[in-house]
Amino acid sequence: MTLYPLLDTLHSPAQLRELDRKQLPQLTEELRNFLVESVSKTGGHLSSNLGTVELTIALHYVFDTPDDRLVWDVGHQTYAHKVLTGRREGMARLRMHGGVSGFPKRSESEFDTFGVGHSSTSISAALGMATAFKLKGEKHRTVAIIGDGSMSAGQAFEAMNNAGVADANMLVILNDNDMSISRPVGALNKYLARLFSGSAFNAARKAGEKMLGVSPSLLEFANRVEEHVKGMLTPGTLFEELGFNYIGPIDGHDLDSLIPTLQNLQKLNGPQFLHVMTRKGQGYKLAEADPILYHGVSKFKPEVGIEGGKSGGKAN
Ligand SMILES: Cc1ncc(C[n+]2csc(CCOP(=O)(O)OP(=O)(O)O)c2C)c(N)n1
Repeated sequence: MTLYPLLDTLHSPAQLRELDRKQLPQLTEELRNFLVESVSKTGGHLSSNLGTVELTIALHYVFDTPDDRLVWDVGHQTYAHKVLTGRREGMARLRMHGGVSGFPKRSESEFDTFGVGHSSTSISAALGMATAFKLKGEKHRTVAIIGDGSMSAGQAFEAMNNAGVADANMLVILNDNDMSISRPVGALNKYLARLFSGSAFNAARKAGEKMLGVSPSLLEFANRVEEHVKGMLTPGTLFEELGFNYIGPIDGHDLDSLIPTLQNLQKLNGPQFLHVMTRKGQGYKLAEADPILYHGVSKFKPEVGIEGGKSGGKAN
């Protein structure tokens, strides 16, 4: 009997998009279990990949990939993406000669829109793609997914600086797990934590979110109300000052938040910014307890965990 009855039936994101919304929690569980099993046999990056399972499912469920472009910034967050885009069998030879790369690689798949290791290049790459779509009159969407550690680089802000005035249809998703490879440092991290703790603003946003998507006129009304509420409660985020429409923070493990929010953002034009909170190691208790140890791992037994308390994997 297979451990992955639903995952076994999926060979492309187009098939994922045909699933009933109610089937997605099961897919989430199977995909996460598969990643633990697979990485425990090959070694590789674990914690970050467990953190992006729901986000990856939601992105491929909502966006019309590969025509819509997903630009992953942090290569070590893309294993779920690889599995869902027809490379599940290849995961058995992850990072081996002739096998699947540990990072997005254009020659490997049309779903890998930009070749990266990591980090901090996705926003400028996505801006280039979104600008090209605009110039060609094509309606495809472009989404950059960037980690909070990667967001702190100069190149990311240089791209934000340009995107905020470029009037291109692009979405930047900040995958904020409050960690870089190790504990984060710096002022940006403190700033993101302050945004997360803005609970009054979050409560107001939740009320606003329920209204979105009901009808175009209500959507417009809700946007105006939201602008007003934002104006009253916060002086405008750093990202808004750079010209983006900032939404969030939302729970990056809750498909009921992710899917409707992405569906709404998909309809909005101009530079959009979604702040998503995720947890490194999500769903595998040992990695949740020690996400740094499980960041980059060599082979281990999932039921026992890494023995000796030290990872043998490459941790960058
Ligand atoms: C240009 C560049 N700067 C720095 C690094 C080192 N580096 C590798 S991954 C990473 C960021 C990882 O943190 P985050 O984006 O939060 O992703 P997570 O590991 O938490 O999933 C950094 C700074 C790099 N590889 N390249």
